[in-house]
Amino acid sequence: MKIMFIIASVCKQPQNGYVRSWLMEPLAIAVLSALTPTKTKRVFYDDRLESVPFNEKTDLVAINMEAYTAFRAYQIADEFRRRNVTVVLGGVHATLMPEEAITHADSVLIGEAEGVWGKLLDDFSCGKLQKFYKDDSCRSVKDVIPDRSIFQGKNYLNIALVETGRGCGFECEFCSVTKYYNGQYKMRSIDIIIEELMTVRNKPIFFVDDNISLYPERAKKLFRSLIPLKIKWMSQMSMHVCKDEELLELMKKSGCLGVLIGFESMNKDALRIMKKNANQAVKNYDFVVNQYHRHNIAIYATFVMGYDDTTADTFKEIYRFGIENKLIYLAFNHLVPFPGTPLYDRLKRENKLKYDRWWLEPGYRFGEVVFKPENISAEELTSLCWEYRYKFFSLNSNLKRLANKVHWSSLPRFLTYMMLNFGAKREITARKGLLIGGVQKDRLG
Ligand code: B12
Ligand code: SF4
Repeated sequence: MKIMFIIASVCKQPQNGYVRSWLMEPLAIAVLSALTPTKTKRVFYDDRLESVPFNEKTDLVAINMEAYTAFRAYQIADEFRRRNVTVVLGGVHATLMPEEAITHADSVLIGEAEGVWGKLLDDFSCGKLQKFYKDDSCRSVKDVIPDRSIFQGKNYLNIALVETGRGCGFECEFCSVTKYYNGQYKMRSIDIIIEELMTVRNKPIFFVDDNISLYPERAKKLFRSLIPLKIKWMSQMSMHVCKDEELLELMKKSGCLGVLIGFESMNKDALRIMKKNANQAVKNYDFVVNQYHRHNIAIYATFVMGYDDTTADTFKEIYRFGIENKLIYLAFNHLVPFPGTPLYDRLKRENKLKYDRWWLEPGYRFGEVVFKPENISAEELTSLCWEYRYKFFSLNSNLKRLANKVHWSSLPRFLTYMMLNFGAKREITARKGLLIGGVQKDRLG
């Protein structure tokens, strides 16, 4: 049997072909490959960096998709099914919208693959493929070491993605993660994590956990065992642990270069409405930044723009915060109602959604705000986000923020700063206003 794994891209540019940003190895594909019996032939195509060979012979096509890549994933799925090839869809969007996904596939894997991928393959082999597969056992994430040999020959960023846990115990209104993992937090065993890290330790590591320090004691145990490996790592966490000196010290000692933290808003009422509980106990964001910077850990701060308090002044305030605190990066993310989130349901109830399924809306462009904000128009919010993204990565801002020891106290830190900040405008421009799934029929490949 032969399986073709595919990652769908967000969009393709009509003139220049592929949008080559964020080119990291897609971990889900390496996990699926590891779960597949070795006797099965496996090939992988990444739609972000190469053509999908629709005419290559294969028994099964397995496509990963998120909300932003759903349009393109469905185009690819339809194209294979026209050729009578069986298609399976999986990933966060397939999990949150299985009934939609099945209209473009023969089968949909809902949720995590570890417990059910084997059964799906067995059923397919004996002609009994079911429409839906779901692992209801709620087992903790199986200790699979991803098969990175599937990435051979592809030109990805020199960074290894590794998971230490999945899910998050918080329930922010706009976030897909809680529904995706049924509110569970699953941890891998530290021994397995170390075993995996030994195979990729020559690269910087991005721990893709949604919230690596959700349980501080477990995080400390993990960080302690990373120290002898002498790796450099980054991850995502929430600020509920910012007063834990021991944790911060262990992060520093274990090679943490920086973390992504969702600051989301400077306004307490907005934080309450979005249920950003991890931030509510923290009185002062400058204090949070200082805590991490004191331990030589850079902060990539993300904000969601578009809650009811948002006006043009909100952008100014956040911009000033980023400059004054000399942050390595700050993302002005417009609020996105991802399907399945409480935010989506609320905006729909309040009749504020511009389109029911923006991710499939013909003509929907990357970056467009798809709901009616309270104190600003959707168009103004869209354009302020673009304006401030460019402003934050202007030469002036990049140089001002560089005046912080955290960013130049070692070569890896300096290189990370330069890459993130001086590459940002190009990344932003590459995606700005692109049609989701934007590809004409003749450019399908
Ligand atoms: C790493 C990551 C990234 C990396 C991508 C790395 C890469 N490969 O290129 C970076 C930082 C670049 C990134 C960018 C973005 N990301 Co991101 N990202 C993640 C993160 C944190 C982890 C994903 C991961 O690797 N998990 C580990 C793998 C092993 O698990 P998995 O993907 O869940 O897959 C399992 C199952 O779903 C299943 N499965 C997956 N695919 C398939 C396919 C088939 C056929 C089958 C059968 C099974 C299957 O098997 C796997 C094993 O169980 C997730 C959060 C999350 N928890 O998923 C967000 C997440 C996927 N990202 C998200 C978003 C919004 C974005 C951005 C749009 C952010 C932005 N504002 O620009 C961009 C754009 C992404 C894009 N497509 O271009 C959202 C998506 C929401 C949604 N509903 O679609 C998530 C869920 C985060 C969130 N908090 O909501 N991201
Ligand atoms: S803390 Fe982060 S990962 Fe957890 S629910 Fe909130 S936004 Fe999602």
